[in-house]
Amino acid sequence: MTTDKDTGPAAVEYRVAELLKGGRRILIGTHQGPDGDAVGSMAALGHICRALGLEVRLYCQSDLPDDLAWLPLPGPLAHSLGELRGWAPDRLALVDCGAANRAGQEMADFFQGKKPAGLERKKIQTLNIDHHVSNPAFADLNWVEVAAPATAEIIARLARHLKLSYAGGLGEAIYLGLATDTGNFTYANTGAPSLRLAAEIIDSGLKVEELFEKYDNTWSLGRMRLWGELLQNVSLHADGKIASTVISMATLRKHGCDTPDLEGFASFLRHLKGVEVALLVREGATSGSKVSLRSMGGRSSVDVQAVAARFGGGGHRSAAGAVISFPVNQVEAMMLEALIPAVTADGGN
Ligand SMILES: [Mn+2]
Repeated sequence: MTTDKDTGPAAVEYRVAELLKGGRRILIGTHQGPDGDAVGSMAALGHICRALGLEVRLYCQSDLPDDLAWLPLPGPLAHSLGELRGWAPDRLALVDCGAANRAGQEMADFFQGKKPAGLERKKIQTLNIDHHVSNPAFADLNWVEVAAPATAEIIARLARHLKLSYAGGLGEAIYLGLATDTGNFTYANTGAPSLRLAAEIIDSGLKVEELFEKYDNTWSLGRMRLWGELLQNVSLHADGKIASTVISMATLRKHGCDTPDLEGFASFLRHLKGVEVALLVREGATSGSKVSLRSMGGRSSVDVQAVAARFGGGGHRSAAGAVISFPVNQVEAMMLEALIPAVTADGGN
């Protein structure tokens, strides 16, 4: 039977389920500066592990942004391994992390076999569930599906394999991840499977309007004013195919904002007619500049992951980023130099 073939011992969801069922305590981490897919995936996997009888703790070096802080979590959230205070996991999963160091230095050290806060890799079975192209398969078991629009959609397959209901926190967390990474089901990665999954979750009782009330309608006036100022300063390049914005720390601070207030800004520039690539360059808190790239236009869109990779960054075909050790204006010039040939090469058809 095809179902046996799909979810039998050779299938990755089977192997992941076995790895989890064999554990007692799991630490589930995600990347710094988490977005809805990061937090949603972490929470969703936590709900699954609790259903399997494991003790669950969560890990993220950053604080959760205000617009995600409301999500009920299936276990206590630690911001450093020291906070575990002797609670020794036998399973460790990173979700939505394109590389171990995306979760911070402690996790990079752990996966390199160092012993941050006494955590020994050889005593812990590790799992990596992700959808970033650049993921180097750093764990004992790696479930990396580049074609998945969200890590949360991969985790939904695990839930389905285990025949768990999407009612309550599990479905809400999956929906949050899916909606975030598909731009509320508007980006090129939105496929029928994502919409079917969303429909299943809604059938299980999720109230979409209530979710968005908590998730989306949470802006401060400072954030609104910050976006207003940034929108005033958008510049166009390459015959209007590239929209670029540079952000200084001073601008952020002037409006009482921090980096989470910029979440979604690069994607917002997609609204500009004729724009194929949106570029956002922001001054880092300590040094260097953070680059966010978004591209649009379906299959013919510019592969911004390839551009980011040339600067040591990574991500997805239509959403990528990098950290570059130069001042913002210099970085903007470097990125434009790399992007202009890319948008002109894909034109004409
Ligand atoms: Mn994601």
